[in-house]
Amino acid sequence: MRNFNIALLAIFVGAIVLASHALGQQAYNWLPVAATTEADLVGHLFSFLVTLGTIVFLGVMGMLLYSILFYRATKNDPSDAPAIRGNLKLEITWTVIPILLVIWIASYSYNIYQRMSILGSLPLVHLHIMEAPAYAEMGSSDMQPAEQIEVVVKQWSWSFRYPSQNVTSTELHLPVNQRVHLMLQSKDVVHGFYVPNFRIKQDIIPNQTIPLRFTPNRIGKYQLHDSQFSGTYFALMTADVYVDSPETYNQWLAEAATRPPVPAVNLAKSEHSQPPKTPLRSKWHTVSPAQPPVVNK
Ligand SMILES: [Cu+2]
Repeated sequence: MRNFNIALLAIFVGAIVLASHALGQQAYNWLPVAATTEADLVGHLFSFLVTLGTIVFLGVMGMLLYSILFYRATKNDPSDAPAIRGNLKLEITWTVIPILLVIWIASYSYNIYQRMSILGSLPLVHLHIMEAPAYAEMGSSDMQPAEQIEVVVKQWSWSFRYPSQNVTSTELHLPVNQRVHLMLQSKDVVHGFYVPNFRIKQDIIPNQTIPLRFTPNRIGKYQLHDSQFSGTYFALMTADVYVDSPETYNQWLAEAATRPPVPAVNLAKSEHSQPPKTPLRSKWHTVSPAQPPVVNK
């Protein structure tokens, strides 16, 4: 009987581990398509947490189900269960296991964060041989000093300046498989730089220039959002982000440089110029948008 129980427990644990691993692999598809090497790292961490969480969830649910099925009181038995207290072995087990899990999660997260090294102020970690295939594709081009792109945010617009070409745009174009270097600046309140596909989110604090570095690795069009509520037209603060092949990127820059600078079309500005025509007019629209950025494109 004892051997039978141990075999049953082994099967149960095996099934849980398999199911949790399967769900952890599924978790890669739950987030928007990953478009940076950093996003791949975050994907591994997310999958790892889903796997561990599923093991804990199924383990606890399995124990509950087992108790309900096999240790249920009979219908006419109103008596209490035996009062068991003080089991040193059990107490050590349920203290040590969570501690080990938390240490595992903490060190894994720290390791991922180190490998991301997205902030210029953090010591750059030496990239050893990575499991992620994205790193294998990063050739010597990654070693070139990336162009610094100035990101200026205000109520309620984004603009991106490429100093080498003296180009300013409402679109953010980035070359694929090169480490890009953004300098984030806010002209008024706290905003946040957030591209879900990049898995990177950075607060932008007024009177500070905040460096942000990452490596886009998937050509495509993505959406930049403001992750901090910044006033009335905050919801309109999106911008298109293009990850281009090097050729397309240079072509875009060269073409944009030929265009004369004009004030950008700005949704906040146009919304503000036509306040709601409802009879109940509140003063909600009194904060005026800042002047739209002057851009080449
Ligand atoms: Cu904002």
